[in-house]
Amino acid sequence: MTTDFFAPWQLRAAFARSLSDMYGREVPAYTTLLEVSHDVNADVVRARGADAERLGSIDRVTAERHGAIRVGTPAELQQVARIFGAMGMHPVGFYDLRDASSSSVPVISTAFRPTDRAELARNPFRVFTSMLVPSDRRFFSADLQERLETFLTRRTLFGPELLALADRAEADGGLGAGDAAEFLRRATAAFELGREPVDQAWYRELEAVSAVAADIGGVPSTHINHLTPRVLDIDDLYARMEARGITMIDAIQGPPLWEGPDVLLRQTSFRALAEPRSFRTPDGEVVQDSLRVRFGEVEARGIALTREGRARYDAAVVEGATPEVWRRTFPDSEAGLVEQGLGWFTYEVSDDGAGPAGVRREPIVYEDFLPRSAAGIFQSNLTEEGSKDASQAGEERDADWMAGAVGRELFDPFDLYAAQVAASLTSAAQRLGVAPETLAATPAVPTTTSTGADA
Ligand code: OOG
Ligand code: NI
Repeated sequence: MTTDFFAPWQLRAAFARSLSDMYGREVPAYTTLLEVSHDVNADVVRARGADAERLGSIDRVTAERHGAIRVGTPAELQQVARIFGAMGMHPVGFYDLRDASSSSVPVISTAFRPTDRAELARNPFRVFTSMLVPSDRRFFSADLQERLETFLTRRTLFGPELLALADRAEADGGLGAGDAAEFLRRATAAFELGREPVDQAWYRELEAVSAVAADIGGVPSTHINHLTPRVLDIDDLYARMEARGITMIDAIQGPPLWEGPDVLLRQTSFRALAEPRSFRTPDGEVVQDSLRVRFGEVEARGIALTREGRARYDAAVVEGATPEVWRRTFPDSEAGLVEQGLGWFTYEVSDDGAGPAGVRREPIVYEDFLPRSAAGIFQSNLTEEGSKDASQAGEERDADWMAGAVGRELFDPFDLYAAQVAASLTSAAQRLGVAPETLAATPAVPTTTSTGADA
């Protein structure tokens, strides 16, 4: 490619590729996961044709990844926001994993991702970003909190050169080729697994509280702990991975396999592999051991749900994500989701017609995460439960607090989906010369793929 200026989306796409290359070199099972994902996707496209691409073109899906990182403090989170801001990724949503998991996961999270439709279509790379809550007494004593915060404020995760390039990219709307290469090199390196010896006593002390706390606050650097490709058939992928001898976690998180529309997100993972690490013992000796901190995950994405749809989902997963529960909870067609106001759809003017009959309804793909599934992913990778004193009061945290911590606007995912729908209605109405309400007031506009059920 002979680009001499890299726009934010080009930095984002190149960064996702660069991280993927690094992760593939360092975690060979990830490369297997990518190969199997490609095979599954190619088979689905062959079998289902255009229908396979209703929730994203095969080019988008093939390049699509999400990563997960974990930081310790608001100051670190603000730096992460500058690096992702350079790539057109903004904090979206608030997730509280402390209550979503039965084992000890003392973090709150957000996801950095593109927010507008054209940017998502160019490259939807997103990073689930978690931050420790050292002041939460259910996990940390006052003494441990203080030592943890001291450790965290003394370390540097991101060097000044990387942050300066990030700020410049954000201010100028991109970087020249030389700076872009330097930015990508430094940003990728910042998320490699650290090689410096781990302070054994400190790591083990934190690990007794929570393996996640040790992973974040027990070492002087951060790392990407998984990178997740998207597949079009996650059940098939699960079976093929097991057939290759890679043990997956027991279940696919999220909605069950059923005959109706796919909604939200289904995810599964393989367990973190033991990787050699050196430790410094209390006597100052450096010894070889191993840590299990990086794992593999894969996901299938479905239709984004409205608040009403999401409330139904949340109730259904409590009951149990089985096909029976799903049949009682959700309509078995996209038209049903529209009629009951449960899913988000855009309205596109099809090339061959005018008037409402020429409007096509398209589902919006879910771009975000699910706290229960995220907790399940965290949990499946912990060998020890850790300790959590439920008799202590938890520290209050919410989306507003998170916005303050990150120091930027924190977008609400529902607002973003609603804005996409509104924009599609406005532009469709304009092309047809009608008022947007006339389209919005007709929720069951015929689509190209569904049948009589719509009318
Ligand atoms: C994040 C786990 C959550 C997802 O896809 O739901 C997650 C972590 O392990 O840091 O990545
Ligand atoms: Ni993940």
